[in-house]
Amino acid sequence: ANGKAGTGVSDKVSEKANPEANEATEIAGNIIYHAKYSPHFSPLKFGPEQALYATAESLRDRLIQLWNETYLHFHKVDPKQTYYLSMEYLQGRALTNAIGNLDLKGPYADALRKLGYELEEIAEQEKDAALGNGGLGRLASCFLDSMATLNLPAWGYGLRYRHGLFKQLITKKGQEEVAEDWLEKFSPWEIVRHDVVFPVRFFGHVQINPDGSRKWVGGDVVQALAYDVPIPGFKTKNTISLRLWEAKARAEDLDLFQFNEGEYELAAQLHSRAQQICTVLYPGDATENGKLLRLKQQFFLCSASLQDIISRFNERSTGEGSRKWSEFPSKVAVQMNDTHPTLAIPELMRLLMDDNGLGWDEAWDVTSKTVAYTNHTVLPEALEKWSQSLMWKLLPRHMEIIEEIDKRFVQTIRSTRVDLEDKLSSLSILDHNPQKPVVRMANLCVVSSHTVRGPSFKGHYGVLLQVNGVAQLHSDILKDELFADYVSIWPNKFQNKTNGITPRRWLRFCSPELSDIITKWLKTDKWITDLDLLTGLRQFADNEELQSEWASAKAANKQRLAQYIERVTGVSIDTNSLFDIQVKRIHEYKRQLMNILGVIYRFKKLKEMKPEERKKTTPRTVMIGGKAFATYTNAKRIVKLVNDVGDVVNSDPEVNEYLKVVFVPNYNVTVAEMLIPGSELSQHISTAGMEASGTSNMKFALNGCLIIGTLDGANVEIREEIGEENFFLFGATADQVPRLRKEREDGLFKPDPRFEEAKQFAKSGVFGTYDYGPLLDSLEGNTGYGRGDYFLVGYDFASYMDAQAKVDEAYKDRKRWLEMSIMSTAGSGKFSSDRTIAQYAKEIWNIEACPVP
Ligand code: NBG
Repeated sequence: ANGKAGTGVSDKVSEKANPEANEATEIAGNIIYHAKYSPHFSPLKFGPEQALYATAESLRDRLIQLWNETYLHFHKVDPKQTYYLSMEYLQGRALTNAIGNLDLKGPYADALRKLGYELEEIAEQEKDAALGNGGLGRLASCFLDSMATLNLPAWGYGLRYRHGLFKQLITKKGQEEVAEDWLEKFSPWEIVRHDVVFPVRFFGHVQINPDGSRKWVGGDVVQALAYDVPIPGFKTKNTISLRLWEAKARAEDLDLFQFNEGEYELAAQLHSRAQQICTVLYPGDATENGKLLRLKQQFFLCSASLQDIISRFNERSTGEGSRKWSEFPSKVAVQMNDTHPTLAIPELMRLLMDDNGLGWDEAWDVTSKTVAYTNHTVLPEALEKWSQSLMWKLLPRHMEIIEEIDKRFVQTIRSTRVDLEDKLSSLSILDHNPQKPVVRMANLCVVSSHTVRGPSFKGHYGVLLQVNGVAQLHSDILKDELFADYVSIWPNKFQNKTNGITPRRWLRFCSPELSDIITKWLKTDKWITDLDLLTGLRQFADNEELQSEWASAKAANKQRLAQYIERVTGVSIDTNSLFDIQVKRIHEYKRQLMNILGVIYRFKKLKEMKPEERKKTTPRTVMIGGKAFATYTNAKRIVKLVNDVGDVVNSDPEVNEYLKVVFVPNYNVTVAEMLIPGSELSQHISTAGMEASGTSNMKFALNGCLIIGTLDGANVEIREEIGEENFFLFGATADQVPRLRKEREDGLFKPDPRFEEAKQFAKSGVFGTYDYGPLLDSLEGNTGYGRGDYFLVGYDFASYMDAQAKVDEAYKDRKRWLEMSIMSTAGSGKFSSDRTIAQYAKEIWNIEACPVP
């Protein structure tokens, strides 16, 4: 195909003259049209990159058409609409997804072939839109896909970071971070809306007007400009929007006088401050400057989105003068994805009171009936707390409002719940600890989300229960521990919405071979939008014919993965070995360290064996991938250790036939789409109670991969659905964890000899000269390092190794393994994000489908 690269665009146009006006020809013509008339490159080039852009633009034409129809339809019907506010979206590539959702794979592949390219080759050119970190961001993207597919009047708001999540390079030093460049050329998917611009203020002060009303004035004013990324639903006309805000200064903000004086930096100060806002996702927040920038980002998202929402609310008003504000909650639901968009609460209050003249009670009624909050973690370091002084400086009016919300809450509790008096210091929103006074964002969310009970409200506001966790176990922990005292105030405010994943991207498109087999055996492809139909596979799980088809699809996916691994790491892996994968952000609670210690132990045992004994073992390829936050030292040490172990193991001639260890660099959505279909075993081994849900566990299970895991997050429900006999379970349960931590601290823990042996071996220097002391010492109960095996690797190691031994045995029985694999897919129906979103729509947002006719 590359032979065509460099051929002039005009040569291709003649192909359009072909009388066969079939869809592919038309598409090819359209691609050529874009290459020629929406030029971004020199005219005579039509290499794979040019082809990608032109192909994407030809799709964009269709998406714009559908988007317009959807928008108009929503405008006409004026349904209640949900706005999903999230600081993160991990969209990944869009081309294959758009082609798949529009059901145009065949015609596009043919069209590109006419132009000398394979669709896969062109798709490969696209850079991931990685505007997120991990599970939370990918969840937001799966949700958008489901909202569109279910024809819901709902869309997303986020920020247009110029540099998404950093690129991870693996060097001799371990992980190195490089700025990511998805917008270096441009993104063919976004549509800039030059007429959708809102001012967003920072700093300044509060002015009290003669009538007593207040107004936020002064400070910096930055413009928020909308970029829409169209989100097509699967086989439906509905195409919704991911609206990403970009920060800009106005032309007049450039101080021409200063500029002409040669003071270029001074002259462009506001421009450069505006520029900073969307430069990177999650700027380091160790410094005061870093904290300020993050807070600015959060406010920027909230303010721009709410101004947009309010203007749409007014625009859709039915003619007879302006709309009543009390109707707002019956037209708008705002979902806050974790605490990052919490400032939506005081910002909505401010907009209603200061800009639209509502009184406190009225504004509070509207706000609390509009917002809902999803909690995604119980880890204290991820529950945001902002310094009060920083907040006063950047957002003085919002701090007044937050103080007032807090004051009223505290008063109500004092007058109605004397029993909670001594709990008030932890229940209140403001923490007045003199050392470090902070605003607790999660508390603000919980206090501000309203609960409306009783059927009389149903169908009106429909605001039912407004705080949710993301898996049953996690939601229970929220109710019983983190938010227990709030539960005693508002018993009905809390609920569960178990996460889900889109079956389109995570099975249909990433594993077409397996999908076709499923369709063939279920005699329908309806499972793509009704994933519960997968249970129909259970009856065939032991059918030899299905098993053999299943095995060959898996083998093809493994083959493709092996080629990829060799290409990016240079390591060649045996496709007959068990493909064992752990991919996710590197974090101590996710326990990649336990995985690699297990590998170290396995390596040591293999070394000690006689050759004929080795031959009886189950060969394994262990793949670990994930990014460590740039300043998270122990996480980076883990990355280094995995790489060092890989270097030694993979070059050991006695062992490398039976064990390979690969660190998969730069894990992202696209890499996941390659790894997951080729996986056979995947590890979800967090300390119980710490992983809120996990969503890659769902993707692996859906692809027929078996799970070794703890009773944590959504693992619990996956195991219930697929059957305990198909799940390799080990480890302490969440309710045992506090006691075990205490025992560990008190020196009562007796380590399994395998744990000691693995650690000693790791420290012995076999894996190079890097000092792993500090990392491994974090596993000791009584050292000064870390929190003394807070994550209980030591405690769980023994049962982990036992479960791994069961895996090795099970893999030897091919028939049984395949049956378990089919049962995993068959039991994954519950984990469709279509199910999750349908539940949010009904039980939190009270919105209904609004399909474009
Ligand atoms: C993450 C949890 C995961 C969960 C995703 C999506 C944050 C703060 N939380 O367990 O760690 O699957 O959210 O809910 O990123």
